[in-house]
Amino acid sequence: MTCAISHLLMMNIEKIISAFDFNSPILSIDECKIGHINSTFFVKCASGRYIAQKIKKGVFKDPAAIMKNVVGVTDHIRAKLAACGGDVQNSALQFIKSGDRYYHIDKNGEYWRAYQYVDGVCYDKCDTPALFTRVGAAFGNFQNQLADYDISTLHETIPNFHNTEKRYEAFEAAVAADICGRAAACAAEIEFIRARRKDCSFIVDGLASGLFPLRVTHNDTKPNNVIMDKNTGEGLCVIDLDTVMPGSLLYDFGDAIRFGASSATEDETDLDKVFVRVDMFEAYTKGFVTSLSKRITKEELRALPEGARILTLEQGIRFLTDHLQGDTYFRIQHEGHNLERARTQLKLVADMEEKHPLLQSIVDQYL
Ligand code: GN1
Ligand code: MG
Repeated sequence: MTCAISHLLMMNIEKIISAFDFNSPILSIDECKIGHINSTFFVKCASGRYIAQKIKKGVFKDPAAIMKNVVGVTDHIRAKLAACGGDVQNSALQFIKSGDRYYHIDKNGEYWRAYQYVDGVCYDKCDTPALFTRVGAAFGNFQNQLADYDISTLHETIPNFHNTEKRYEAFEAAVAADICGRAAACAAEIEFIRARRKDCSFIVDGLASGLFPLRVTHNDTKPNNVIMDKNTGEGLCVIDLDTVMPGSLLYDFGDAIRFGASSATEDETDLDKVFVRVDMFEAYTKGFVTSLSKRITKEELRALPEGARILTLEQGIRFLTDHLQGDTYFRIQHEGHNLERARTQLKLVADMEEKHPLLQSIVDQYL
């Protein structure tokens, strides 16, 4: 989705991003409105097409560490592709340098980065199960490519990002502080989350006990974070690597399901329209589990439905916490937007609880 931005703003952005080594003048800049965090722009130069992004400071405290992570990870994937004759040019992001580093700091102290545009298609939402299977295969393959990546070299770009217990604690603190006076109007949602307090330990405990192995995970597995090949329709390149960190495979499965297997958008206000599509759950499971093949353990496999429920609960907690704190984290389009988003997530949790036996039987077929 692109939209024209004001001339003045564009001139300012052009000045900032001309710091990158595009090796030719910038011809046009358009804003991309997808994503709740970073600001993203499509850039056209005579030398090619690029993406430029301003990294949101309040969210990512150490952008230089992020760039170390993402360059390390993409280099690793490129080496893997080269070894097996893959598409080195398009199947891993190519970051552009500004001088001797992969980011540029503007005069306001904001961090920017740029990378080559990957020519393909990406879907905000998959409209068929077959497409969602291919997205699942792409994220499974991403884990395969990074299975031998040295986890100890990865920076934790957002500490405790998917630590559901810590998310719960932050939520309780936000309810107690209630700085915007919004808690009373969300009593039902608060109660729903409180009733599931114990569940927040499921993945945290599994990682701590070694039941679930620590892996390199993507952590933000929306369908639009995979660029699909225009010709073959298969996953080509996994993008949005800011939250690539050590984690559980359940994070990547769960986040994909909570977003992609939902019947509705993340901010649907008619909750009757919000439920888990079992066909989509089945489709993603097929792509993800098959591509991971023997890499996924029995314990992880069995825990997939519960992992999906926990990640959905966690996202509901995060949206509600941001609503209570005055919408400082997720970009909103109108007041109450984060509450609407929280409600869809909690509705999905309730539906997953109801459908649990069915979801479990789908997964158990792979045991
Ligand atoms: C944010 O901006 P976007 O869409 O890539 C968030 C994810 C959430 C998602 C909810 C760094 O991702 O964790 O699941 O919104 N990213 C960060 O839509 O917090
Ligand atoms: Mg993201």
